[in-house]
Amino acid sequence: MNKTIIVSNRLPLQVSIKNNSLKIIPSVGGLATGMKSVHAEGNGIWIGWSGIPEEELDSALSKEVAQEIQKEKCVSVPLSIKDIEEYYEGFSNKALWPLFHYFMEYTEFKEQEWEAYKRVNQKFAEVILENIEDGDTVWVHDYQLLLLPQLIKDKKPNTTIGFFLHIPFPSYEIFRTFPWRKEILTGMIGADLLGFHTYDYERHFLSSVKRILRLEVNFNQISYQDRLIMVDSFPMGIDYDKFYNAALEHSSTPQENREFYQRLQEHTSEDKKLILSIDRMDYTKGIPNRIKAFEYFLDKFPEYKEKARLVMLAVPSRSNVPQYQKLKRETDELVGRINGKFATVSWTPIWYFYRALSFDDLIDLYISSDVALITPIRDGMNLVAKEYVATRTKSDGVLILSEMAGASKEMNEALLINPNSFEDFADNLKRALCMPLDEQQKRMKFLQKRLKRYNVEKWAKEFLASLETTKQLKGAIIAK
Ligand code: ADQ
Repeated sequence: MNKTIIVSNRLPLQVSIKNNSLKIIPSVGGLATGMKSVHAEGNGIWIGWSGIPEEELDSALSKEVAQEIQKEKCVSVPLSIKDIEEYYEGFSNKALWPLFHYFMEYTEFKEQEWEAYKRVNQKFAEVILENIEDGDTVWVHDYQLLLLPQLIKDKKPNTTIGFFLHIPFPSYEIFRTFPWRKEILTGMIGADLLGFHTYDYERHFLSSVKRILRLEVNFNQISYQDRLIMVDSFPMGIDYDKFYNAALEHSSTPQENREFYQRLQEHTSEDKKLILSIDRMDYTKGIPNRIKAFEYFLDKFPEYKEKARLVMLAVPSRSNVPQYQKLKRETDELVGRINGKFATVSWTPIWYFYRALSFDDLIDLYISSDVALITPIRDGMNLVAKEYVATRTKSDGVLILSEMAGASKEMNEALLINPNSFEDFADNLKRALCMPLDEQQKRMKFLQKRLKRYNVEKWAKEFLASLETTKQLKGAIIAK
């Protein structure tokens, strides 16, 4: 029986080892949820890194990890500390991530890290080749594995390969600055179907293929050697029902032992508003910008002092990379300065949490907030914006969303802003805080209807259905 092999940098598992004993728990992230049904089908498997470097595993433990992982239908790609430093923290997060998000000034092009990127993509290819059979479908995810589609295609030309990019694909003018631009594009077009979150990313990619590789591009098809490669957009959704049902349960059951929820409730009332922002601590998310814009708002509309509070949750991320350490310092300082500037004995303008919250606390935050302020400088999609909408069981609340997030393309009923304009920011925040309930509900209901229909499962199924069509097309071409 043919199977689908899902491939991503990290496996959908959290593996931890304490006192030589092993613990494995499934991850609950968007991708893991979306792929759950695909992964569960038939004898499908997931290939990726376990999160534990090879050096931390002696041979007995290594065997045990492999066995436990196998029970979850996963196969791990062994990576060393050097691999992680050079391929993940290095090339992926210091070259590809900033460049693809238009942060040219953060981009480092290092030959040694490029070599590591090629080496690790090859390691992934080897594990795939050990596990693949004729007729299998491979679905590769994200920017850490851009070379992988071609590496598989070279060895197994008849395999159907899909690739999905979770971050933006930058415009040609940005992408052309990349020293290994040809190699990256050639790696990607080893796939038979390439998926992006938005039509713009798709267009940027096709433009680079046409101008850098000089290949023929017809609408959304690339002709390469004797192959036809399809390119399309598939905006990723969320597990809508999971968020909606959790929110319903949280708002309808007594909350005596939920301290976090109670504390939040003490600070919301008719004339006290909670404004929420949630992100990974990443410079693409526009966190310092948002804090400064909030200061601008309080200066422009002083009537909101003591009335509006920004609850800002930042999840630690990539803290070994210097730019992320700098961002953390800058954020801490800004929060301190602004709280110092405005705070009164009964009010602090910004509540700042720097940690990951449990799912229950996350839901409590979503349901307690009057406004969600999602203002990245650049973001492939942004699932937090969608999660906030899914938790508004009474269809109240207002979403303020950056035009630079992929999600803005399908969330027109949000208040869309340019995150670089403090004026736009302040005026729309005031508008959100004053918005009549019927307008809030009208906008929210449109958003909810769309997100419920196009959820993450639908996203995965549509991608795979398109891949299946591509396979048939390929069959027809070969038959000719
Ligand atoms: P990310 O940059 O990680 O993903 P995002 O889409 O916002 O960004 O997803 C973050 C996820 O983490 C959300 O599901 C959220 O619930 C969760 N999360 C955030 N804060 C949390 C906290 N404090 N505690 C627990 N969980 C928290 C990349 C791209 C995005 C793209 C996704 C999916 O950068 O643009 O939307 O992949 O393709």
